[in-house]
Amino acid sequence: MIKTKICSLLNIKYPILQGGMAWIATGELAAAVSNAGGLGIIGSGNAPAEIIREEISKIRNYTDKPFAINVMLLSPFAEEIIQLIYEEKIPVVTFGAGNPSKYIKKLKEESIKVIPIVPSVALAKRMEMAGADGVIVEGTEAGGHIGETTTMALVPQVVDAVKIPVIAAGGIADGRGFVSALALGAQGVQMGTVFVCSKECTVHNNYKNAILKAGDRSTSISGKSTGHPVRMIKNKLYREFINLEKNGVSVNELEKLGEGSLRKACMEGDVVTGTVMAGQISGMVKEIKTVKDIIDGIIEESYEVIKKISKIVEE
Ligand code: TUI
Repeated sequence: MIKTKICSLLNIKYPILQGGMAWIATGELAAAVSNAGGLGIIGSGNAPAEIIREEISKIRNYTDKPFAINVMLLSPFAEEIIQLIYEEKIPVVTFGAGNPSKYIKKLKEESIKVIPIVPSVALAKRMEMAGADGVIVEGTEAGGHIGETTTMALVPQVVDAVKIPVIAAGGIADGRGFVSALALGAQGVQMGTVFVCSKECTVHNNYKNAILKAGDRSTSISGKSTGHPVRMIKNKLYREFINLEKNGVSVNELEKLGEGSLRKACMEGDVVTGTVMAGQISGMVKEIKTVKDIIDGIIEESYEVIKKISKIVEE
């Protein structure tokens, strides 16, 4: 049995979290992950509180297990989502795309577990000082809004710099990645792209198929010039965006091009002129499975990997 501090901290069976992906991580997906022994996370993205209230109501219909809400700090609705978290007594909150220091003390006073996502050692240290229960250390291999450092390089540096538990994210898709994260000193993993390609994920089938078709070099980063770099599958929108960036088009115009493009891909299935955010492990995802099969498969494979490595040591 693989048990870590994250299991007792979050009251979950396996130290596996599902990324709180905007437009993708709905109540249905998050409930399936929580029911399978991981931590399901509802992604609030840019949605107003009323929409997320419905997702909370869905997840509570499908599971009585713990779950989390991800607050995307660039959202104009971030404050009202935090209010909703208090009202609904959500047990765990993760934060992405910003520094949540100013919210942490009050959330802790309400006994809500706080786990910010960090792309650097500096922010991890600040989160520990501010009272966070743990940090999700996300490498540049991840899909969506990302930092610059790889999971392999960043996780051990954060592990050495803080005392709170570390959860590794970015570039993890199977038992090998899971065991690697533990070897780097992480107490758990968060995965996004793998769960997009689950039966329970409600995203448009075209989005899932774009990931299934992808290879190791299918993703790249746009938006470096806007200060909000985003990893996505290379498509027509990506090429247009990169061309405009190269030609020095203003941040305003670039943001206009990106506006609503994630919704278009996720809801309408427009994977040509919509944004298909996905991680570098897209090339490893070859079939749609149930969330339970994904999680059970990772845990089973991790025992095999540990056995194999132990043999190397013996020889
Ligand atoms: O947040 C994510 N991934 C996301 S958010 C998102 S929606 C979006 N769409 C377009 C542009 C921007 C966002 C899609 N994917 N992951 C967690 C994450 N947080 N990755 C990187 C960060 C991060 C970056 C900088 C966290 C903090 C930070 O520093 C803030 C500071 O002030 O120090």
